[in-house]
Amino acid sequence: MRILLISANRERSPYPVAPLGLAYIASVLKEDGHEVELLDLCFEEDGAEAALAAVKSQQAELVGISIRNVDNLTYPKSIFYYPRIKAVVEKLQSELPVPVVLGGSGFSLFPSETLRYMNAEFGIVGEGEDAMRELVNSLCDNDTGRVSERFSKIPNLIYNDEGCFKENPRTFSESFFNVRPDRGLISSKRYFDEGGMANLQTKRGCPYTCTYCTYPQLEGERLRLREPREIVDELEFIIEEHGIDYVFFVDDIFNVPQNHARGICEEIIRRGLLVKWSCFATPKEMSSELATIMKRAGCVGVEFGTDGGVDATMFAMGKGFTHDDVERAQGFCDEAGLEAAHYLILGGPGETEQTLLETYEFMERIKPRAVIVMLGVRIYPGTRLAARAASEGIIKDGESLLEPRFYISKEVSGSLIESVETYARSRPNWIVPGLELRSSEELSRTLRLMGHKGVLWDMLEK
Ligand code: B12
Ligand code: SF4
Repeated sequence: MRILLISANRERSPYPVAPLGLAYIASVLKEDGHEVELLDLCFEEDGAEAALAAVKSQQAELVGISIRNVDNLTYPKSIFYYPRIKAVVEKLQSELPVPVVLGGSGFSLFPSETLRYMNAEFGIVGEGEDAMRELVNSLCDNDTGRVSERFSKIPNLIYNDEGCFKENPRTFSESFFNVRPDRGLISSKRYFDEGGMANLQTKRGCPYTCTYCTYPQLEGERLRLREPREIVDELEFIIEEHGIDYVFFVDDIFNVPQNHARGICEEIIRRGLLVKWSCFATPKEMSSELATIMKRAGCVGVEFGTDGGVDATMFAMGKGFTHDDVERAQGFCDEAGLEAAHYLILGGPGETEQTLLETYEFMERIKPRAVIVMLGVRIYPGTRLAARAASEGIIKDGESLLEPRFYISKEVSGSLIESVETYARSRPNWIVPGLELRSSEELSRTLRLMGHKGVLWDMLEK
């Protein structure tokens, strides 16, 4: 079958992110002998026209669209991406009778709402490798049987069965271990020039239960770990074949379990690879030994999902660690000479003006290289935060959360922005995307043009 895969993501902030998920999908489809092309709308002027032209020139029989982002999670400067993506789907549907299958993390958070919004036929929720393979095989069969019989066994599939959406049970499979994403279809060089990094996944899953977070929904709660040797083979391939020497490990959390992270670092060191990298980490699982070996293996900056600086608010967000753990983790990084940034989500459950002040003081005391602040907490369906927001009257029970809604504690709802803005302006290492403080797209582009690679926050003054 001739299949066109389209990456609908046009977001370039904090930097353009290569469509790694589609590269995984392309790889399995090619392995099955299908003719696969990839259109990346990130660098196209007119997404809808580009998509139409690509379908026509390939004479595609199926279009797979990856929807990575629903919105930018950024309050108060929220951007909802769906209207732009819908324009692409509509253009295809109005001109050509080609079936469309949606997938990607954004899609997977709101499967039936997205299918309805985009008016598409199929969607694959969560991991796409096995499901897309089975869907394509089933479409190739030319089977004219009843829709429910043809599609009801395909894992993770959601489809329209006589006017109502049916969602099949979800699986988190081990088969991705054997798939190497097809990076030949991605403009890696362009992403490297404009974003400064390639992306690589060392595991799937997150075992924690933070109240607002969707990562375990997307990747499962059980950790599925790739072999360090195989990961570093892929890393070596990225360096040698694509000339890229800076990588972001896109795992939910890189340092869980610690011995897996250590194994990857040891393998990088053993092969003498000259590579720089960055990752997300939890303060709870940072140790002196791990910080040291990460630094030796080329880690230039670690991003902690710290969220707060006061135990009460961290507890209310379901973080399984305390401010002491955070302070200890920062100390290990300092000793190892490893730069660290802490993400804070301010305004969540239990936030008061007092907890804000204590959080500012805490960050001042531990002095990380950067503090990246999100205002309010994006509410997602099915999370404990959504239940709490409903019980507090912040959202209505069953209300659609597709267009971004944020939890902001009533105690600070009138003062949060001013408080954070006043404080962050006085601190050279605070980045607040919602207030465009040290985080504009223009600033990043200028720094990239000057040749700066990587996360960029590592250039801030403390
Ligand atoms: C790593 C990461 C980042 C890193 C990326 C670093 C890099 N160089 O790649 C950084 C920190 C830069 C980042 C930034 C942002 N991120 Co982010 N990020 C992630 C994270 C943790 C992993 C993404 C990833 O690479 N996964 C690995 C690949 C292989 O998986 P995948 O793309 O999902 O693909 C699989 C499936 O989705 C599916 N699939 C994908 N496409 C398709 C298409 C078809 C047709 C099919 C069938 C299947 C399919 O199959 C694939 C293989 O199984 C996810 C959370 C998560 N666990 O998914 C959030 C996530 C994707 N990010 C999110 C967001 C919002 C953002 C930002 C907008 C936030 C911000 N304000 O900074 C920016 C946008 C950046 C951009 N330019 O697009 C949201 C998106 C959903 C939403 N709420 O809108 C997520 C889901 C987190 C969340 N809140 O729930 N992010
Ligand atoms: S915030 Fe981090 S640790 Fe918590 S559930 Fe999400 S990915 Fe896991």
